[in-house]
Amino acid sequence: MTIKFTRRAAMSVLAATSILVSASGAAFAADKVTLRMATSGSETDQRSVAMAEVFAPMVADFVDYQPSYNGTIFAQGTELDAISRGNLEMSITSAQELAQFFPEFSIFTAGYVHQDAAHQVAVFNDPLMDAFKATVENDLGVKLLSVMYLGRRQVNLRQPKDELTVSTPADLAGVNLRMPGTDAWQFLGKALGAAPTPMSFSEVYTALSTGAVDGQDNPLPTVVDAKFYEVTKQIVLTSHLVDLNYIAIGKGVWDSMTEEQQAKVQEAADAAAESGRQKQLQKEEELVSFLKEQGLEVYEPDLAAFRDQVQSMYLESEFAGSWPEGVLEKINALGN
Ligand code: KDO
Repeated sequence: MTIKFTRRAAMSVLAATSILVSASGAAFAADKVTLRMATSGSETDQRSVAMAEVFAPMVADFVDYQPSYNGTIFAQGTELDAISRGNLEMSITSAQELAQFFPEFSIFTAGYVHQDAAHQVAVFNDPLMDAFKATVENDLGVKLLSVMYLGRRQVNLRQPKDELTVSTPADLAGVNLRMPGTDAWQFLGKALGAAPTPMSFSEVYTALSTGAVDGQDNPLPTVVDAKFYEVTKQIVLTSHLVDLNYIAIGKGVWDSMTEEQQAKVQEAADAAAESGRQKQLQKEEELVSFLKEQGLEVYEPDLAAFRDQVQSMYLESEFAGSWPEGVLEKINALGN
């Protein structure tokens, strides 16, 4: 499913709802602030765990934290629109979802740009992000609080290695690879050399088990958490995207809080992001041996071949045309 939002649609929704949101702000002050948080991730995903076990307790004296998981209340990709309309307060969003509204966010969705978790944090906290954050706040009514580490995305296939060994992007030709349903994701699948199929996260396990798709891409902790290893045979360690998410909160509910409460929410979001990041990094380290024990073949392809193809396809794409002048160079300079 591909959902198309535009900046103009977002702004008109924001204008229509801002009165409602600020009017209801008074109610928050008297009682606890309700923060409904929606994610397509599971309850056991490290980002969800960090929000429930680190964020929520740190703000418990004035926040009623109400999480919902697995895209059950808001389907994957609809959360930002819901926040903008005042129907939801928080989500764990992605640069790919933001790129639906603001094409310049596709710079953070491009393969082989972010180098590692520390690089993501450096980029998020650098002044280069100020204009990105301000646009999301002003045009969509959403504040990006902190950056979360999802991990290095790897190609995970149903076929065993003796039937399909992936060394270069050419080996993925014709492989029906599930990618999430936005243009930025689909392009990444093409850049890897595969034939991408859009599908929401909640449908992936079944699609892999029935053979509706040949594979999917996600970081190892997600492959394990979602049990994709039960229905796949190999993992190609392409590390094509050091993937991130943002902790997002509605500007309406943010503005309804006192400065002291805002500072506590910010501190709690940063602490949750840091805790989730450390746990996710540790899992990435440990899970190769777990996956091998489950019978999967896990191996590295020709990484230079993947990097060269993916980077050159991005630079020649219309995505690169939306990247603000000089930002790619600044991102690269913050890396190793
Ligand atoms: C996915 O759909 O493959 C993806 O990994 C995309 C991410 O941006 C994020 O939405 C994630 O799913 C969900 O949180 C489930 O882990």
